[in-house]
Amino acid sequence: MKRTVILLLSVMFLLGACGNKEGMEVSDIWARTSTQGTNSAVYFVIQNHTGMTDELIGAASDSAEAVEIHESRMEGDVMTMSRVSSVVLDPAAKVEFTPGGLHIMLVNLKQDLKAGDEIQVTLQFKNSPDITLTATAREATEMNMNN
Ligand SMILES: [Cu+2]
Repeated sequence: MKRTVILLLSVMFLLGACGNKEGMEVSDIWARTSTQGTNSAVYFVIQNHTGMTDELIGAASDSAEAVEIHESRMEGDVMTMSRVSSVVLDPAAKVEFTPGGLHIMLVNLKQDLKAGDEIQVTLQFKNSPDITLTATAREATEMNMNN
């Protein structure tokens, strides 16, 4: 009897451990503070636990006129950003969306985004189900102002 209980607990522990690493894991979600009629950006870290290659193919939000996947990069002394059609997520990949790199661009906000405000953004994948994120707005440092 005792042995069965221990075995059962072990199995439950293992299942629990696996349960945390399934599907797409999105963490460190935040948005840059901004004002209505201008742009903002959403940042996060995404980890692919699906065991298969997937792709982030788009994003949507009711809070902006358009939502696009962008990537910033330095060209000489100038930070430029361009739209990317998709981001490949290899199995076990950890991809960071951060100021100065990949970001979800919120074009023409329908509302102000003050520090502490929340905004919802849905990520769309090629294979995995959509994930709706709640991003809390916070001030970006001056260095990060260009997304
Ligand atoms: Cu951008």
